Amino acid sequence: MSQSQLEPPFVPLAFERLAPEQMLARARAWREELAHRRSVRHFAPDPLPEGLLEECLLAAGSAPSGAHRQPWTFVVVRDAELKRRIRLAAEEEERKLYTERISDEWREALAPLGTDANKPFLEIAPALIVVFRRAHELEDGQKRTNYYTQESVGLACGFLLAALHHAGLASLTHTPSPMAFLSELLERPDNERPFLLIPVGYPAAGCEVPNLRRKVLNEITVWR
Ligand code: IYR
Repeated sequence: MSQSQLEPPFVPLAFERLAPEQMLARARAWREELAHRRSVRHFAPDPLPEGLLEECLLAAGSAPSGAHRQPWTFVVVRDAELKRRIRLAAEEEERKLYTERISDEWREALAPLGTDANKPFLEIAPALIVVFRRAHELEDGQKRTNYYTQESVGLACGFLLAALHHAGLASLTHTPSPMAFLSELLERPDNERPFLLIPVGYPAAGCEVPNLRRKVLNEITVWR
């Protein structure tokens, strides 16, 4: 029997209607929880609880995607030597970025973040999740297109950041540019493009973050 005969094409939606006051309470609690998520650049080397990343990665994999192609691969790097090689390669690119490639306008935009070409967190964080975007699939030597891969993988990364935060972990969305060295070091196939590098762990003791202001509702919404 083929799979299509075993699995029905449509199944009932699992959906529970909540009372309005419960909905409001949940929405507010979630909003307040997310308000405490920050990009962290100073990590403690402490190892992560067993099985925690697996749960967060499955949450990421529940994101919607174009034609449900799930065009993502998450490479979890914990090996110290591999992290060191990623750090060295990233810093080499970043040094060129900060000295040659960056525009004055960009430099000014980054100033409040206090970033520079040194990326010790790539070695110190217990895990680096390197997210790859699968531009297409290769099936029996044939190219099969994936759709809206940037949007899809961006959504999965958003789910992942929220899941990591909810689980009690700190993370950073890091985009060394260019990122081609990640394909090489992690031996990824041609159909995968590096998308985002997410160091994950606990914040270092005394960790500080930039004093940023988030836009308030009327700055980010238009109601008609
Ligand atoms: N990739 C560099 C520069 C950088 C760019 C942006 I846009 C940021 O929001 C932060 C940093 C770096 O990681 O330092």
